[in-house]
Amino acid sequence: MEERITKLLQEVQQFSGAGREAVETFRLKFISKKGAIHSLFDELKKVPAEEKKKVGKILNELKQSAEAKLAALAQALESEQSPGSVPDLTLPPIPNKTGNLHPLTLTRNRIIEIFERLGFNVADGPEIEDDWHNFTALNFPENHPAREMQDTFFVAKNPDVLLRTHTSNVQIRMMTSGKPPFRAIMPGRVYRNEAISARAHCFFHQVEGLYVDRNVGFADLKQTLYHFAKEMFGKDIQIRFRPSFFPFTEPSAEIDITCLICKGAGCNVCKQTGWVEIAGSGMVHPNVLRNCNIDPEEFTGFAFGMGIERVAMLRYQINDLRLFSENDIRFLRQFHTVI
Ligand code: 2NM
Repeated sequence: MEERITKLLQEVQQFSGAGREAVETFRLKFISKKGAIHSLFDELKKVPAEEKKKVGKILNELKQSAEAKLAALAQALESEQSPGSVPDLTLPPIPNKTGNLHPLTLTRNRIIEIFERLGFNVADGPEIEDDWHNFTALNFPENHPAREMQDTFFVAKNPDVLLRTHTSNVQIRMMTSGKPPFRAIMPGRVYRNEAISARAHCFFHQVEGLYVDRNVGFADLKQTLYHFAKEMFGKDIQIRFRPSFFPFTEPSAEIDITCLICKGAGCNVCKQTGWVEIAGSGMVHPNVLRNCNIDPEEFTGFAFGMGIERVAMLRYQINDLRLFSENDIRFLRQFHTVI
């Protein structure tokens, strides 16, 4: 009997085979009620008492060995079938969980895309600026309220070093350092000394634009911004130009579009008017051109400015400006695009 047990143990150890059938064959042959090990246990009853202990021990070892082998075979079968361990290279890839672009970046990129197709370059400049580039060159009078402490952040108590309140400083730098024609947009961060609320923040983002050449007129301004608004907000919206005032443009106009929330019927966002303001604009004031050594008799230009937050709020129906700078992951994740 001992010999048979040893032989079976060898068979168990040498058993090889994969797949459901092989596992079942193994189970039937060794482990099942009708299997070899079970019948050996029956035989053990007849073994003389003095040998029983020894034979019983090796038979138990055989049983444990066979059970361990069955478990290993079953495990191999399972992992063979479970996805992941043996990769199926024909499956489509699982999208990477990378981060995503901020809604303001997405909106800025879209604005840039639209103007680039109209031949505008993208220009950049400093956020810490002097009084001349931020105010004086832009035709702000000496006593203009925007120059006051409560509206502008000054750096180190120096009235000539401040955080720019608009990106127009870049237009001034461009016009003073080159020759017309200029056709560029200036996206960037700007700062104003305001109490933070759902509608105001101490910093926000702007895109301003400038087009200076011979014979640039108000019709060019109108058509450019008309095209922009339709590209940005859809062909169904309406646009209106409303007379306004800025020190750096004359004439000046504010640009409204029909409210995207209520489609013009009147709601909280548009304060029941059916219209929302999206940009300011105008023909560059002759004084601004002269301040930059450009002859206003020879060259004319238009300029405009818009808040990126405002455009993003309309685009994504966001109702609180603070969401853009709080870095709440639940907010930011909503702008995820699977690439
Ligand atoms: C606005 C609205 C209207 C503007 C004007 C100029 C410059 F430098 F050419 F004079 N830059 N940006 C401008 C005009 C900005 O933002 C609401």
